[in-house]
Amino acid sequence: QSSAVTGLESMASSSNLLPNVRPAELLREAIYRHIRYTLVLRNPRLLGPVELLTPVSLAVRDRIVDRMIETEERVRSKDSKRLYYLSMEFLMGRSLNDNLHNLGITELMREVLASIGMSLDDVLACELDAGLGNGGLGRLAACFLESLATLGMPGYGYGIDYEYGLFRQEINGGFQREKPDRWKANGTPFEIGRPDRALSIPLYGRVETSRDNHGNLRQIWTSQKFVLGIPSDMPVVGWGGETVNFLRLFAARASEDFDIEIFNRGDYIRAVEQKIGNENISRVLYPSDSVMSGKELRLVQEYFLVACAIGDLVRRYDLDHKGYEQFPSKVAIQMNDTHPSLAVAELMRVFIDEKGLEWEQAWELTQATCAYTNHTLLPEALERWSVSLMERVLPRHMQLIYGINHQFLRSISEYSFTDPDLMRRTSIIEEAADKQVRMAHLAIIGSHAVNGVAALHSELVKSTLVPDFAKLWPERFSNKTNGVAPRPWLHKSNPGLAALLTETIGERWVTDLSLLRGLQKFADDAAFRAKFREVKQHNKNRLAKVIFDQTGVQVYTSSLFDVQIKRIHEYKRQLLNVMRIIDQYLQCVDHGVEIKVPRTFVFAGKAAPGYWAAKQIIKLIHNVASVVNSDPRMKDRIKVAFLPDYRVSLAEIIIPAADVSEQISTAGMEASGTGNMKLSMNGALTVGTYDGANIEILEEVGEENFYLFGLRVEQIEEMKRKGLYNAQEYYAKNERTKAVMDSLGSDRFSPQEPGLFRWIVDEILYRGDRYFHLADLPSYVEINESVDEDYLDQELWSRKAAINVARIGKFSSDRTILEYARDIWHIGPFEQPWVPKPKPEA
Ligand code: GPQ
Repeated sequence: QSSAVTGLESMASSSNLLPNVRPAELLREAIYRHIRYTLVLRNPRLLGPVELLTPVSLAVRDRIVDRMIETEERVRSKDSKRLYYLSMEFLMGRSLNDNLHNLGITELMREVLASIGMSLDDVLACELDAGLGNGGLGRLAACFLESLATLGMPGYGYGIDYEYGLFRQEINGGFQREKPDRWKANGTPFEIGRPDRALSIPLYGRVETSRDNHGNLRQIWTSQKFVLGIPSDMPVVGWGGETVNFLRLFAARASEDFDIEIFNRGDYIRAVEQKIGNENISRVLYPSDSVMSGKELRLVQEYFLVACAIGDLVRRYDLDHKGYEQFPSKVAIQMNDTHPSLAVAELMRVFIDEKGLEWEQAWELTQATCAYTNHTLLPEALERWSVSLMERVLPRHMQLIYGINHQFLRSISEYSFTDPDLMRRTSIIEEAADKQVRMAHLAIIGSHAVNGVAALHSELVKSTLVPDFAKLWPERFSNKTNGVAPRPWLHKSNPGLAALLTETIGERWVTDLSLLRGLQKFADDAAFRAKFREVKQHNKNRLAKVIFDQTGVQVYTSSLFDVQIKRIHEYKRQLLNVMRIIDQYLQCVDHGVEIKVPRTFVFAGKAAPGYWAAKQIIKLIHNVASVVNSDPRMKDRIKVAFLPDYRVSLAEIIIPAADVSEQISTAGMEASGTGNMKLSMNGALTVGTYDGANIEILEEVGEENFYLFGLRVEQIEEMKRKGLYNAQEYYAKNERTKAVMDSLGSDRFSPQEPGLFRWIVDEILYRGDRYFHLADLPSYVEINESVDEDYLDQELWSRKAAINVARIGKFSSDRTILEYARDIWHIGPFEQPWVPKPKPEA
């Protein structure tokens, strides 16, 4: 491994005290030093894996810190433009393994720990995931940070240092139970506290008008309450360790003067209670994915993030620059969905109220700095905050938003003659009984660039979500198809496949995934395919053990592993998957149809605690599993397993073991998907609808290497528009569909719990089947017959799987980041020799 060599050499030289000492000895010394002087423990050999996690991490961190300081010096001396990625979510997973891996010192550390009788894997397993996100949006942010560092770009994450990340999922009698995620319990050695850089964040209060020295009217935000934002930095190590950026996370701490009045009144206990209340701001991540919560505390969290981030980045800008003319050529802000869209108003506030700029200049700078990524079209996810709530929590921002809206509406007034309704549709303020602020409108008006996350999605943003804005400013809209980072999701998590790829085409694919094309010809090589299958089998054996340990379900490692792993959502249609399993079961036990290909169905995913239907679907999966797994007539040909507590570190075990990837959302509803990319990259074949990035994966891998089924968006749109869809017709005309629905209504899968799944029959047959399950079920069943047929021919199957890997290069987040850098952020140029040039825009 060439990177391991670089890692070793530079590690030895970065500690130039002992030039002739072996790196392993240096590393062991460092660990021992932390055991003694940081943890103050006597005998290293008595420590278990949990106790070793901190000193091992700190020894690695010391090396990273040197690189982090060097990186900062490099960026600062060149006065490079920096990108700040603002996100309420970062799903970082485990740090130690990632950091060792990108430094290229995993094997060295394994050797060092072995020499003191410890297994590296045992230590790694003790680290709790940093699950500071819900799903795809949060993990995308983490992959982006990894790519930015690997590409040597000055890009930084800003987020919230939640005390509790996404809840831990336990399963009890088939039902999801939520437990607090105490992710900091074993320590967070990779969080570098920066209490000296704390910021004071204002909230509440009121706005007064007064005159400044020049006699001009100024708005003054006064009588606020204050909360402190305390930053901690998580280093983000690029491949090879050359660049180390950071994710800066802010924790809320009470400020002495949070509520000066209570203190002044001498009401000490109430004052302390207030302080505690304040610190709740960063207590917990809101667990709903693609749904807006609408709670005041969430609004406060969103502002807390934005105010901390902007306070911090403006302070950094001020260190090296006079005036603000250059601001947009030194700073890019990317808003990850509308969650941080208050950045637009906050930047205006800072420029006008704190820096004394005039409105026009402040606006020009703000717009040139900010950009917005949309991640969903689902109406329930589009953020709207009531004006009355905003006026109370952020009175000055509400005033600025009115100002922005006024200026915008004036600018489009000329079009009102021909389209009198345009202003109402595009206004930031939705005029309703309870007036609402439309955050997407604020984000679009306040940005110079707006993008969707896959080609189809970006088109739908323009054609259906905000057609008026797309017509007003066509040049502002673009597509940036998502990607995933190949280091964590392939090289690290699938070492067997990584080694085979490197042995076959060399190691450069790791930083230029398009080079995987070189595998194409080996797909026709039987010896290569045999090795490819051997790797997959090894990964399946490993997953089978995890399934048994976690669920008690015994699966055949020779069966086809069919996985659907993602948040539980009606639009993602786990229910469709279950219906198909039920169909196979009924065909087998009621009609004696032989199951030719044994399958293991693996599910994992969390349901939002308040999402009743999603939680019922988890229960249904468990009930179907217990009936199907134990029916002797099935002769063990189908096994269903639900793995609890889906998270990054579990995904790393499931994905390399998958044969089939289920990507079966209702067309038009999944903005992109990123699990689809990870699975295909690891040699799974996709069974998928024509939706999100599935479409682009299909284009890359070829339709003969992809199992496409179901209605297209245009068909669904038309059926909706004309009221043509009637689930009852599909029920009546298809025997097998009818049998599946009847089994759900008849308690066949809930003998002890009568009526448990009747809601599904109601929802689908009598409430319109919003997600078109019955329309797609027959084609889904049919495509799965092709899957079975192909799988029986293992040579054919592994050829298709290998071609998936060979043609998946487009979906590296390195490619995505290069496109953002070129088209939106204008950061670079970059000196790393491995950086592939972005392709010209189509
Ligand atoms: N996504 Cl709006 C989330 O994970 N959470 C959200 O709140 C929203 C979107 C996902 C989206 O559903 C996927 O299709 C995307 O692949 C992913 O964002 C990243 O863009």
